[in-house]
Amino acid sequence: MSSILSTEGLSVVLGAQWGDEGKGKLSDILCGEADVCARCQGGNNAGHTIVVNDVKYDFHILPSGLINPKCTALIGAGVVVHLPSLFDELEKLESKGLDCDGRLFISDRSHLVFDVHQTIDGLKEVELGRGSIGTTKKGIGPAYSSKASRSGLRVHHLYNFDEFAAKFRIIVENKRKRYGHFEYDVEGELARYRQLAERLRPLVVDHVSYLHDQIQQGKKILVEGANALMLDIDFGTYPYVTSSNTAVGGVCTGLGVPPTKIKKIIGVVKAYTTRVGGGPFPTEQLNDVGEYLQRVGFEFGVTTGRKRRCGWLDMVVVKYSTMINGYTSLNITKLDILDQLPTIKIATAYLLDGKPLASFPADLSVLERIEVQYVEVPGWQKDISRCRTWEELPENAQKYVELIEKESGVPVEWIGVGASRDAMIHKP
Ligand code: 2SA
Ligand code: GDP
Ligand code: MG
Repeated sequence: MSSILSTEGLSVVLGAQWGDEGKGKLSDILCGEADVCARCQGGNNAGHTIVVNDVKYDFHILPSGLINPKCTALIGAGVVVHLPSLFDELEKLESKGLDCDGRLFISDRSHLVFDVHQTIDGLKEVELGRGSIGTTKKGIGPAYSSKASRSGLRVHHLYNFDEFAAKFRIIVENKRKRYGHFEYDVEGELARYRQLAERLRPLVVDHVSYLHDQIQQGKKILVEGANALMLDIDFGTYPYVTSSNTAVGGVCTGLGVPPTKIKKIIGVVKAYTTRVGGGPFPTEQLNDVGEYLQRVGFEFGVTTGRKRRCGWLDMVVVKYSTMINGYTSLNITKLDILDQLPTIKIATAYLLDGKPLASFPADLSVLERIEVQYVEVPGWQKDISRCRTWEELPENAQKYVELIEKESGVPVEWIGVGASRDAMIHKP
């Protein structure tokens, strides 16, 4: 499996739907040959599960590349970081036998998420009531709001602690003015951050020059996307989105690399669709099919434990995300979950007043009026979880994959047939 990653720039793994496509599993496989695995956006709202030799690892803020002992992990400037959670996650990984010492770096420009952001996340959701976003309550939206309103605190601020403390007190004061009084031990939090700053110090890098040097040296760099295109702040189902650019643009803005250095963009597409949280989902199946996919696919949020909503594969979504992200290849995941279905549906168009829409609409009220057009194909009704080559897949499973290639116009390079690292077919 040599030379899958570029040596002339970055290779990127991105979610093509509403998240939880299995980006972590592919990132882990590719990191078998990567020198650096970087995160460019999001925070510990992400949940990536990886299974290696029956051991299950859950990643949230840390890059999945850490499972591979030769891979260095980088948290870029576009990521928002809750430091207590970062260290908890690191300890959990180390308790499973991973030695991460000297292999994790964090940008001095990354913004910090504080407990106050998490409190506000919860309060905002309550304010929204029935229209709540269904966030992970990890403080992601409020932290990116602080960043955009230029009152946020970044990693480097920790090393001028008096200034940090003064700004931190103002953040909390302003939140109390807006949301009313809430319990928060400001001075206790500052004492905790004084200690966390020292623990963090050896990990902090000027990541722009660090990454630039790695690129210059021809190192293999994998960028692991978090969340997915339909949760992008600009191109997702706004306002039911996360607060970062999950699209390919987030790689450039979050890591400070020129677009010309992005050489490979792998879109991860689950063989059906899931969504966790609120918001539109045109192919959702609130019936036996949805229940089957949820149960057999074991669709539960990795971060919150919530049941994921399930439905048929939506090629309108995949084509829209392909237009924005420009995938050079796709990884179809969880094909094995469809094994028992006699027939399978795929959405191919959205009809508005009988006419197909050109793309995924911006206005959610339009989405409420559309009719989804499906094609129905026969299933394969065989266990494919032990298949390891394209030729071993049943003909109808091959046809399903080829239909995705035809509809998206992108070659499928990988096919997932199980959760474990080895349950992946590399398509010729
Ligand atoms: P937030 O917390 O502000 O980013 O939430 C905003 C929306 O983004 C969705 N979101 C996610 N969707 C899928 N997977 C995510 N990670 C976890 C997982 C989710 C979990 O891997 O399972 O455990 O529930 C993720 N993170 C954010 C979120 O549901 C909101 O719709
Ligand atoms: P991510 O957020 O995109 O990394 O995806 P998650 O880890 O949140 O969710 C994907 C889930 O599906 C995880 O539990 C994976 O272990 C599992 N998974 C990934 N690929 C496959 C596959 O091809 N088949 C099966 N059965 N499970 C898979
Ligand atoms: Mg996930």
